[in-house]
Amino acid sequence: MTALFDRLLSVKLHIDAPRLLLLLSFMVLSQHLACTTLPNPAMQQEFLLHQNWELYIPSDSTWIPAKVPGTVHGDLLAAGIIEDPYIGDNEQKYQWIEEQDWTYRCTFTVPDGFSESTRKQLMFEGLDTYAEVYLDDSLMLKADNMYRSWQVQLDELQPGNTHQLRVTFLSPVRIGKEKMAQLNYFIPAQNEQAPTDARTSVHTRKAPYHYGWDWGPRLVTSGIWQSVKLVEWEKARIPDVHFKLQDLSDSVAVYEVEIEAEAEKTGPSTFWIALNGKLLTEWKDTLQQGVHVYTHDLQISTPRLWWPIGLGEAYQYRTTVEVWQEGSFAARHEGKLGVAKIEMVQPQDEDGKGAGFFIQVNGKPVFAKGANYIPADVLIPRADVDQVIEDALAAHMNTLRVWGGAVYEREKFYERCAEEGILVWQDFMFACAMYPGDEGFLNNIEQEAIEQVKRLRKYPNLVIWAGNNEIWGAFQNWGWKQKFGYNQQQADTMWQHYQAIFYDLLPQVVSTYDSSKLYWPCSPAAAPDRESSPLSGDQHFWDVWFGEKPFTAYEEEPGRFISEYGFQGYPDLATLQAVADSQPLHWDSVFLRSRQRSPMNWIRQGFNGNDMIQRYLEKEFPIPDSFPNYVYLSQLLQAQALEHAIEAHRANRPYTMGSLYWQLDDCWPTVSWASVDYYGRWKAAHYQARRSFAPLMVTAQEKGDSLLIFGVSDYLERTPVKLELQLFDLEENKVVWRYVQEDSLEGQSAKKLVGFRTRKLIKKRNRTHQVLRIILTLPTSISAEKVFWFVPRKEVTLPKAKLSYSIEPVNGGCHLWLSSDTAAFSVKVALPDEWKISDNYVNVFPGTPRRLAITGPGLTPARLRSTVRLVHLSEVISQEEL
Ligand code: BMA
Repeated sequence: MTALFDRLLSVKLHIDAPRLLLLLSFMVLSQHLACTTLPNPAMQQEFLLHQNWELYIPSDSTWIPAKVPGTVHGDLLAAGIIEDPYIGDNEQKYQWIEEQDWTYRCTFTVPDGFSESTRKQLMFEGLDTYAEVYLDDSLMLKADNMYRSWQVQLDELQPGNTHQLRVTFLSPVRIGKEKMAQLNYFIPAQNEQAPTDARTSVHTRKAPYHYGWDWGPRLVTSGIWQSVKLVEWEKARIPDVHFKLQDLSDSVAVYEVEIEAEAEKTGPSTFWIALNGKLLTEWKDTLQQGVHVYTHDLQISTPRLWWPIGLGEAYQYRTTVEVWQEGSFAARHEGKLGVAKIEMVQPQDEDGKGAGFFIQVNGKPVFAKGANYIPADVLIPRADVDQVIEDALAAHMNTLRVWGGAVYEREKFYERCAEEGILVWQDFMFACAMYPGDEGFLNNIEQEAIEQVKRLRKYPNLVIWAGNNEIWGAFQNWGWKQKFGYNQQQADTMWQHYQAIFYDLLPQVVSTYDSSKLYWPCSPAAAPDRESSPLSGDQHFWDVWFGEKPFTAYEEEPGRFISEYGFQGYPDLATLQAVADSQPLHWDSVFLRSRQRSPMNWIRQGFNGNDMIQRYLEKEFPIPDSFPNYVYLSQLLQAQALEHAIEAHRANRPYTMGSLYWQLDDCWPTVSWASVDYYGRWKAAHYQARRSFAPLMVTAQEKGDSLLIFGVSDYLERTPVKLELQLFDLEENKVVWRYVQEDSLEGQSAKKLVGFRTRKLIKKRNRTHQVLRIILTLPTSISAEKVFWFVPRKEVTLPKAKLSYSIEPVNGGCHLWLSSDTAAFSVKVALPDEWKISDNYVNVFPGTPRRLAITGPGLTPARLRSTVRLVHLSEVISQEEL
């Protein structure tokens, strides 16, 4: 009731007695309703239709229990009709599923709490994809876009009555083929796993990666992938409220509020807006029959701001908007408001050659640290969004890119990111393909874009709308025109369609519905119509990996905002064993070749990601025969790539202001660029991302004949730092040279701390048996540490380290103390999945035991002792020598 009294106190000064009484009675009524009968106190009820669903199995004319939200594949799996499509070669066995139509049904009773006279609507938040919806055998709706929600007006439904709902999903591949047949050319769809003349994904507004991608299987599923509900309201409802920021200072946030309301009748009305339960403003207007938008100015004095991680609190107000018509309550809308001014700033460089490209929040530049996000499952409803976000948070990420080949994520993704202070780069769902441009297609995506922009603009953390992933560059440079033999007219047509979507339709939608955000037609690009470059805009840097350059290429000319770069690594051995279905595991084995989905036929027919890992691996490590060791080394290699990239990007601040690697997570158990595998197991790369993205970071780069040491701080204030360099000789097993420098780092900055002639620091012949240990420490004793190798590790004669450990029970877990007689590198502490460890793949030097904190359910010193396994580099490499 506190909020109620707050509201009364705040309105009493300007309200007359009869209105006060009226208001009081309504408030008491709505409080009463809230506590007793109505789930939603705003005289609007929702009834989720998630129970009693069944899926029809045509082959044996039966119905099986089904899950909503869910997918056909998920239901077939649960019923035992198919085996897990992620195991062995099962994916291939289940391609027939995409060819079939699938029907769901459910019987439901309109709840007694609903009223006879209200407006009622059946709402589907997401249907995947070509769906026909029948109520008691009458066709109510035809849907054709996974990214749109669908409503059917059903005012005639009466409480207590029982109905049957039926949803038939038509094969998306068959419909796609029908659409395809209407064109006299095939539209290129680079990553679809089907023959060129059977690539239908571009014709259907459905997650492109369902059709296969270079890290994912082809499982073209169908289903009711988001909530279905019955909604009722009386008099009016407020489907949308848009707080449009006009001005922001310490003393005031000025908004224009747009309230979209649907009313049964026209009549004099009062609108209210409350923040955190306190009435902020009220005004009179005439609520008109039908759907209309009402605007009003709003000021919040001394606003509490929303900030991304590292800059402050991710604070959000609770908002309530109400409308009362002719003295009675009509509708309410509840939401959240993060007061933040989000900009993508592009200041021209002084030399006029390029322009910066960075996120600015409330006037403060933000270095974007993060990754590209994909749904953590092909069967999206079962993906664990929270787990992925927690992994991002654990690695100090402040930005995620929702990449354009998947889906506009569900509310919970954006909500959680907003709560945690994670910024979101949002692509529209178009990737690596051209698209049709007929009127029907354009209308469909226009509705999709309007809906998605209106849905997502409320989040304070949304920074940019990008039209598509990589299409501009692909059409210009990937040789599609020659490869598919397009004549000039076909090429021109495709380009016109590109322009219609990405230069006309989408920017128009963004400027109408979310005008404060930057619309960026294609990621990457130097400018809306200019190919990506390191001088301006965002960059997908693939010279390492696809371009086969060494990791030091990341350091050569980092661009302004690197929205993609990455390197593949094998997932945890346990992950591969779980899905190999007893098939042999070897990097070149039949199973692992089929699991690898990134072909690079331009290098050699049949060459794929496994070959690329092998190619890089050969340069850095002796190639082990044992597959567990291979997995371990491939993970170190991937970690090394991210270490070089992230640290080079951060050290180049403020020229470079964004570093989002490809890719955070996996949608099935596979070999990919992900730093966390499908089962949530962290690869070495994720631990490395955590170190390289840490607020305090130290790094080294060899440039010409110099070794440069950089310090980076994301802290807000200037801080003293102590830099310590130790040249450790592996043969002598001791520090042979030490250097200490007291210094300081400005808040949110990078700085070259010191440089040495490498030749003076280390003699040529010592390169193979000396490493540089670099430690940067704050007065609080927080420190950043890394090891710099002067040569590839295969050239180093590693001492055979003898590792030992001790366990110290502490409040909430255990400390594991690692010690070694000689330097031990990349020590992997293997633990049960349910436990977490503060760092991993760490280096341990003699005389300085390394403390790692372990937490998790059921953790005791005894269990830890009996389960922990240590693996380290010299052991892995020397085993191969035996
Ligand atoms: C990027 C992405 C994806 C792709 C990845 C790896 O460019 O945009 O399309 O999966 O590279 O190739």
